[in-house]
Parts: sequence; C-alpha cells; structure tokens
Amino acid sequence: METEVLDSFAPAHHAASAAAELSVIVPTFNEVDNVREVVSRLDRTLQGREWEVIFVDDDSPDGTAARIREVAQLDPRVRCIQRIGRRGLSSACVEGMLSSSSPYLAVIDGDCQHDETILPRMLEVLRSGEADLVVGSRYVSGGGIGRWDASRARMSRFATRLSRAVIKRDLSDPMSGFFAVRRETFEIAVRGLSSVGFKILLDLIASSPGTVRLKEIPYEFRNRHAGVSKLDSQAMWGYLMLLADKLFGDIVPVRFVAFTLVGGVGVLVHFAVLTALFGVMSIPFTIGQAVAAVVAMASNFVLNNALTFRDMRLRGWLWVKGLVSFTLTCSLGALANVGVASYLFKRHTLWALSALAGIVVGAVWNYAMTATYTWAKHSPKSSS
Ligand SMILES: Nc1nc2c(ncn2[C@@H]2O[C@H](COP(=O)(O)OP(=O)(O)OP(=O)(O)O)[C@@H](O)[C@H]2O)c(=O)[nH]1
Ligand SMILES: [Mg+2]
Repeated sequence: METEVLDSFAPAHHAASAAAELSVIVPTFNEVDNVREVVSRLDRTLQGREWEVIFVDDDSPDGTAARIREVAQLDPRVRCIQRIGRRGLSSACVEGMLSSSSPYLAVIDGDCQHDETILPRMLEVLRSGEADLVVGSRYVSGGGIGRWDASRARMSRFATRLSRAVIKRDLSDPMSGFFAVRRETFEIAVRGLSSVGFKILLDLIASSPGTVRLKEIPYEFRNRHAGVSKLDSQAMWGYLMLLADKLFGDIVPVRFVAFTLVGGVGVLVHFAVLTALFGVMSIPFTIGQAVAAVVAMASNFVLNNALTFRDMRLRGWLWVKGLVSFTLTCSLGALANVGVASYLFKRHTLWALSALAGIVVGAVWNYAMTATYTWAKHSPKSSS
C-alpha cells in the first residue's frame, strides 16, 4: 500500500537520471567569473561518473548565485544554495554536504586553486575502502604550495603547527580545504562540528573518532583563475576561535571567551582615555570617567561586531542601531555589576571578591543580552 502511494509521487523522468555517487561542494563568495570554469573542469575530470556540484553561495554581491543558476538551467548536475545574511566558509560546506544524498562528498574551492584532476583518485580510495577521508595535500611529496610568498608560507606552517593542539593525527596538511569523505564518516562527526571559520577539514577530523582512516594525495596549489582572495586579517582570529572551541568549547562557549577578551581590551581603552583626559588634560574626573566609559563601550561594540559576532556582522543602519542597543544593554550590565558588588561588600565579603562577582554578573548579562538583542535580533539574517 505504502509503495503504491510512493510510486504515484515518483517524477516521470525518475528512471532516466541516475543518482549522483559523488557530490562536490563548492563554497563561494564573489566568484562569478569562476563558476563556468569550475563546472567545465569538473565535467572534464569526472567523465563517466555520476556526480553533481553544489555551490553554496553567501549571497555574493557580484551575482555569483545568479550565474550558478544560469549554468544549472543547462546542466541539472549543478545546484545552488544561496544563504542570505550569513557568512562562513565552514558552515557553507557543512550545509552543502547536508543537502546532498550521495555516498561520497568532496569539498573544493571555487577559484580553481585546488587541482580537481585528483578527484577520481580520491573517489577510488573511498570506494575501495582504503580510507574514510582523503585529503588533497600540498605538503606530501609531489604536492606544493605554488607561488605563495615567504610570509604566507610561514603563516601556513605556523597555523599547521598550532593545529597539533586539537588533532593528534599524523597528517601533513590538516589546513587543506580540499578533501573527499564517505557520507557515514561525515555524519558521525557532524553534530560535533564547530563550523566556525575557514578550516572545515580540521574541524571534521577533530570531531571524528581517532579510528577514521585518513589518506593524503599530493597536489600542487595553483593561482586563482579569476577574482580576489577572501582571506583577510580576521581569518587568523576565526582559526583561533575554532581551536579554542575544539579545546574547551564543551566547558564554556567560545563566543563568551571572545566577548570577555574584548571586554579586557575595553578596560585598557577606558584607562587610556581617562589618563589622557583626567591625568594629562586635567578635565574633571566625573566627565573623564563618563567619556572613557562611552569610548570603551563603543570600541567594545566595534571589536565584538568584527570578531566575536563576525558571522552576523551588522552593517550600515543596522550597525548604528546595534551600537545604541549595545550601549543601553551594557549600561544595565554595569548597574547590575555595581549592585551585586555593593550588596556583597556590605555583607562583609572581601572587596576583591565582591568586585569579581560584580564583574562576572555584568559580563554574563552583557553577553547574553547583546548576543540575543544586538546581534541575533538585528543581524541581516533576521531582518531580511
Ligand atoms: N560560502 C562562502 N564561501 C566563502 C566564504 N569565504 C570564502 N569563501 C570561498 O571559499 C573558497 C576559499 O576562499 P579563498 O578566498 O580562495 O581563500 P584561500 O584559497 O585560502 O586564499 P587565496 O589563496 O588567497 O585565494 C573560495 O571558493 C571562496 O569563494 C564565505 O564566507 N562563504
Ligand atoms: Mg583561494
């Protein structure tokens, strides 16, 4: 009976198109001039195999998603997930993989820097059962970093060394963004993923049991086909957030740690402004203190918006609204801080302990309220 119902819903062309064996996930942000090239290279290299490509585009202003849909109209193996008001390479890859039902998944950049011609070998390794996860590696013999300058190569080596803190596997290129994985292996790890920042492979391995079998296949990193790099100065911060989440994310949310660090910078800003106004310019203490508090709050807002809540970053008019709501919320936090500290102090608690309790209550209040009302409520995602 059930089969009959299902049959009656089966699309007419069902038997004509075989399901994909391999889904290639391509995260994109402003890669409009690379879309056709990526698809034609995949087409060439995956001849004779059942595959599909899923682009996950974060609403690129250059019209990447529209270009992908143009190509998809001519080639049903091409799909587009367009995420509105979201940013993040790792989370894009995760959502692309979750949208597929193929037994094998690959992730490759959308700028042709990864050598797609090793995909058939990666697929063979997975099919044969030799490994569960195959990494395209720049650092095993036969691979290379192409034309990177010395400082970028140094940076990459340093980041690779740092990764040893969270993965204890013998892997020469855990920072690679090019890999293929069995669906079951991905599914075991998926709920443990942090999905922050750029390094989805590292996240995946750190969230997988040590029994996952890895293999590396060398490739030579190429120059971009078209467009510009999205690796900016904040990529390192995203990487540190990922490492921190993997190390102690189970104990305390990594965003809260970032929020607290920014708060620490805010204290330094406060003292710098107060010293300049009161200490150097002899402006009355109360005015100096008030100005310093406002400047510190504004600087905390700017830093939190750029770093702690980077994936929900507010811009334009939302930025102004965010600054106002952040300042009001943190003023209430300051009142709670002083209230709790004074209450404890009056009850003969040590002054330092009273102050610390006030600071903790204020910080938790500020974090919880601004995460909910300044960023989550006003992020482009929720207002669009
Ligand atoms: N969906 C999505 N894709 C992104 C995001 N940031 C980068 N990408 C894509 O991820 C891939 C890698 O980004 P790149 O800027 O090329 O970074 P990279 O290859 O490490 O750096 P370069 O060597 O300078 O190109 C590209 O296909 C980008 O378009 C993002 O926030 N969201
Ligand atoms: Mg690139």
